[in-house]
Amino acid sequence: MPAAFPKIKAIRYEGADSKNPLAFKHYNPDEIVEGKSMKDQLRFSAVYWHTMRGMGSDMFGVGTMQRPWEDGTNSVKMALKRVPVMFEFCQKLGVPYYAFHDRDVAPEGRNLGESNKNLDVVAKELKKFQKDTGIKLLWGTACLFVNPRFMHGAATSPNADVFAYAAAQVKKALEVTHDLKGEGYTFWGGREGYSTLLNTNMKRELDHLAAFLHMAVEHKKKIGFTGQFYIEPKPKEPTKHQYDSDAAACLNFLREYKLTDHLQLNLETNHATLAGHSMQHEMEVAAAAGALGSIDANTGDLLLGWDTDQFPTDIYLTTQCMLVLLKAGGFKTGGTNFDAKVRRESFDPVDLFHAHIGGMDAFARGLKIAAAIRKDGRLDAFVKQRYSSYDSGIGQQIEKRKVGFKELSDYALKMGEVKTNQSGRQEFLENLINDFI
Ligand code: XUL
Ligand code: CO
Repeated sequence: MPAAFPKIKAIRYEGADSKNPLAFKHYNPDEIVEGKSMKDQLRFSAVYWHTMRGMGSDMFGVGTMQRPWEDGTNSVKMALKRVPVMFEFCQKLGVPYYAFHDRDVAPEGRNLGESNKNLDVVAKELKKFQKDTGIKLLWGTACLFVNPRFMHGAATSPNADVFAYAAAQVKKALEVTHDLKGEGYTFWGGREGYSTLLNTNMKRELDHLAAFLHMAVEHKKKIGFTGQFYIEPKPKEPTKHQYDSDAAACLNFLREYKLTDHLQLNLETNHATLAGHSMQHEMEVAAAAGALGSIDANTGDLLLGWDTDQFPTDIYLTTQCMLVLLKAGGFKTGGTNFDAKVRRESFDPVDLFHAHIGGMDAFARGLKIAAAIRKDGRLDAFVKQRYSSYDSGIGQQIEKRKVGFKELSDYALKMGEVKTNQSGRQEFLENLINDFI
């Protein structure tokens, strides 16, 4: 098969002074940052759904993308033709991972049995290309939101037959992910939420979702899949309210239903924005619970209220992400997965490269800046010092739970007024961060 991107050579690191738009200025895969190569710290991944299947349609217009390899069908034949294109793209870009939904890689058949067969045929080809290129699967997932059968949700549908169908689909997607040695599996509750509470039994729907995830955990064990499960928070779109609305809501759900040992979080920047949080906040919440698994690296538009899934280019954003990630000890099974799409107006195949190169360079810069801030040590030292009243004396006794209200009241009565508050120095710290950017 002829190359899909014949004019594009492998993207190389050329350094910050390069004027070549098809080169990395900052992402230098073998450069060591905090004891690991940038490649291993960042674990970049490209997604099948946007990169291969995103055609640029929106609610006002049809697709605009020029993709010469597409024949206009959603056939198995076309699905097979897309596989080398995706791997050529990943290989030229130098991303070590990719991610997919079952229905991105293979078309849905006339019935579930046929859909499963289609997936097997394409998975065989994916496996071959993984072997030939060394590119690995970061995570797999199932599309439980496109087909009209999922109009009321999948695991939270009021229709038990839909629950059963979704379970069958996830079973198959899990098995395929396992066969492809996927390092994880993501649950994004595409339509697990509601449009109106008037027709919704929320408690029952949440119980069903938990039952579904427990069944997935059982099946994972049964087939010997050792990859990490993730749940991906998102507050709204397509539903008015999604149950997995943000990191805190997901953690609460996982705790309530005794699932914390089995699922970590896959956090997405645009979803954080929709939830009214920063990505840094979401990552801190997850890290505090030991559940920071993976990130869907993109960005939203603060002036719009929907999921624009743009490529991340903001150095402050990537610096914040990397500060939290490094503090949490880095990725284990997760990675920096570009759940992002080129704009409808950026229709040339080469735009896929510009987009990913920009995102990779932005994260590489964020990584280097975060490492420099940590090496400098002033930010960490400031935060440590800010809590130093808990390192000894009454603070230490509070943390060790050696005292209760009675002892604290005796202490406060003797102490009189609090005299020792220190400045929070927000502006000083903001300036300090800027010194590194
Ligand atoms: C949707 C979204 C999904 C998940 C995988 O907003 O982020 O693509 O990442 O289902
Ligand atoms: Co995502």
